[in-house]
Amino acid sequence: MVFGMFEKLKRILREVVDVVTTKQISVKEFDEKYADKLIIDLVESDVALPVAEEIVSELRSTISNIRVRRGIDVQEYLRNEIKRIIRQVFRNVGSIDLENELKKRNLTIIVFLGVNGVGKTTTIAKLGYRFRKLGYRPLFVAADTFRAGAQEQLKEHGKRLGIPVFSRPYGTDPAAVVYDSIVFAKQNKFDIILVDTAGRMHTDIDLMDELRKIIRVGKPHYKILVVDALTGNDAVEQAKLFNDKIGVDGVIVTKLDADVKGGTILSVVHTIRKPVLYIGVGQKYEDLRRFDVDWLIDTLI
Ligand SMILES: Nc1nc2c(ncn2[C@@H]2O[C@H](COP(=O)(O)OP(=O)(O)OP(=O)(O)O)[C@@H](O)[C@H]2O)c(=O)[nH]1
Ligand SMILES: [Mg+2]
Repeated sequence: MVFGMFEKLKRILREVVDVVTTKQISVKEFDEKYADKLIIDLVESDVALPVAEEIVSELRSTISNIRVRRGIDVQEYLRNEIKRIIRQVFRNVGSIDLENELKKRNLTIIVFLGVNGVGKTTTIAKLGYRFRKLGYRPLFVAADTFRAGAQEQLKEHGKRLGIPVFSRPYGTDPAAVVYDSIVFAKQNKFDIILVDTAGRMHTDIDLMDELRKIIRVGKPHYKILVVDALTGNDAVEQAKLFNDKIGVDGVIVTKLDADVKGGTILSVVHTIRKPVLYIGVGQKYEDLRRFDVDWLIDTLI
């Protein structure tokens, strides 16, 4: 992992703790000198504006509490409060333990959504690797039948991992590919279907219409949105769009290994209120981790 993951957000939070601890600032001083700058700094670290405002407003009441509570370890108190504030973003978003869910049925169908380049195909390969290690039999499905090379990329991963790839000639209706793949998976006793979809449309068919058709026909158990941590606000906009147009059950955030800012996960979760299931932390098959709020909080503070 690259040194400096989330460095920007970490530094901002560290500075807040330092200022409040050493200067013992009042709420008035905080409002006048720090609050606005803090919001801007947070937004520049990919923390969405409503989340940044919430953090600053909570911090404000924390500072006013410090004055009342004499004899406490201010630094310790502040750090715990910041942890609590961040944890709050994840309250009531639910969770999906995919690895446990797989046990519940013979065949689990998962469709991966996301714009081009976010890391859908790579993430599917990583998950296939992971599930197979757990003893399952995954099948990859190439449902991007438009972009030249899309199927080959998935097949290359399949070959390396020894995981079969279901595909049909380019130009085939992706929903038909998914339908046929389910029949095939049932006949051949696969446990999991991982469907790779297009991130961009090369014809005048609307991508969202096509994805909706895939969902209608494939009736997946999970619709997982993949977003790229490095894209910050774009990731938030994509999350909103896909969740509104198609419905998202959970999110995978990729490229965190290269993310020096750190706010994307907070912003996406706060915006669509859906859980992050996994995070991508590199380009190797092992570089996928289950997302854990405590890990994020401990990394940030
Ligand atoms: N550093 C890093 N790179 C990643 C990660 N996940 C994916 N990538 C890289 O991101 C690039 C794009 O990944 P793809 O999996 O091809 O993206 P995609 O969403 O399938 O793209 P389209 O098929 O064009 O829609 C590749 O170079 C991947 O190696 C990650 O967690 N960390
Ligand atoms: Mg792809």
